[in-house]
Amino acid sequence: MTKTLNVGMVGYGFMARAHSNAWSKVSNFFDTGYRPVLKAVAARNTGKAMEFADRWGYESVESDWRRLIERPDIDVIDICTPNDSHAEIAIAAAAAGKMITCEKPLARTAAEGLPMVEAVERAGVANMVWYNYRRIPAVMLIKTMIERGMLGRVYHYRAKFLQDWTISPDVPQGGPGTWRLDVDAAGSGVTGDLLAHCLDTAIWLNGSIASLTAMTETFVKERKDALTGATKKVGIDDAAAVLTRFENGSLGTFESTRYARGHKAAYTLEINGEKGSFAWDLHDLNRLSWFDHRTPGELRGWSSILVTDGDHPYLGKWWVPGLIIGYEHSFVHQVADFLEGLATGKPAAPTFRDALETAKVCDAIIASGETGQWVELG
Ligand code: 4PW
Repeated sequence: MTKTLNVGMVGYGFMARAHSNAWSKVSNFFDTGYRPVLKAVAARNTGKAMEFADRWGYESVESDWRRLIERPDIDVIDICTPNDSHAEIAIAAAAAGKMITCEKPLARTAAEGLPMVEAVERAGVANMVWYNYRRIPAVMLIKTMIERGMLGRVYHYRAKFLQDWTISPDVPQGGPGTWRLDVDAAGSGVTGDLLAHCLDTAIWLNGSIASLTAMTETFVKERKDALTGATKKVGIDDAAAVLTRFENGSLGTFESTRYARGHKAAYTLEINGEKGSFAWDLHDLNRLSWFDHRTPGELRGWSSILVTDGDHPYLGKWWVPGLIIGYEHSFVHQVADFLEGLATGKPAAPTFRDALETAKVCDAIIASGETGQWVELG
């Protein structure tokens, strides 16, 4: 029999929309044994919370997330607030025995994330961090093929996540929409916001990172505070370029910036192995490029695979073969895996503990960007 799962959403921004869409669509397409119900949304700005509840179909509104956590009718708390509140909300929710899904990154730093991991593990509650790009079928297909040995020994992993929305010094920091530029709210800049996605995918596909060195830069040194209007020093990294050594002996190169004019969300990755290479681009997310070195010489070359067939990851649940899906589907897949994890008892990754590893790598990037030194990760 299908069980209901009552969702308590904290926040009403861009990510709360992506998550709410996923919670509300998942049981139309995936049979997991659970049917999420959009039960309540909590936000200090109750006007905004009410508008959000009306649009997405939440049954009720709370002006304080603490009230949401106290409610016996809420099963899962979904944290979609700026990074500086993830830890407090997650730790309280775990203590109250709620399941928790938390928007990435786990927290501002690994030190802040560790008590979150301990809290969910102590409470024994289901937990997951929304690193959604893993759930794009073409990216999931890379994972399956690596597990089947298609690459052999891996030599290189490279990824980029490029944007250009903060080039103007007139973009403020802090406040709705621009908290990602405020180090107190975000913890870091592109490293925690964009590179964290690349790192999560990389660690999942290619294993742990053993050591790294990074170059970081803050191009605009001062910005207005969106709430007070006062000019404040900028504390985030605007750009980061990172060299890594993976534990499997391969080399990684990662780049992220919000100053690549013309790029809005250019996430690309490539992985080169002994037997072949995979390449993927978010802007053509249904396509996977594959080079198979074992093909006879005259026919050898890059092939472009449309990952839209019924036997491709997740796609049998959507339309008919050949029809494409988009960004929002990655969140639906993430919820489907979370619900399946509840049903099978096998937790959906990345758990808080998995995401702590990414947080440690992010901390190492920031530290190396300041010192110029290589950092060993243990
Ligand atoms: O998590 C990321 C956001 O903070 C997203 O995946 C892309 O970059 C879109 O917005 C930002």
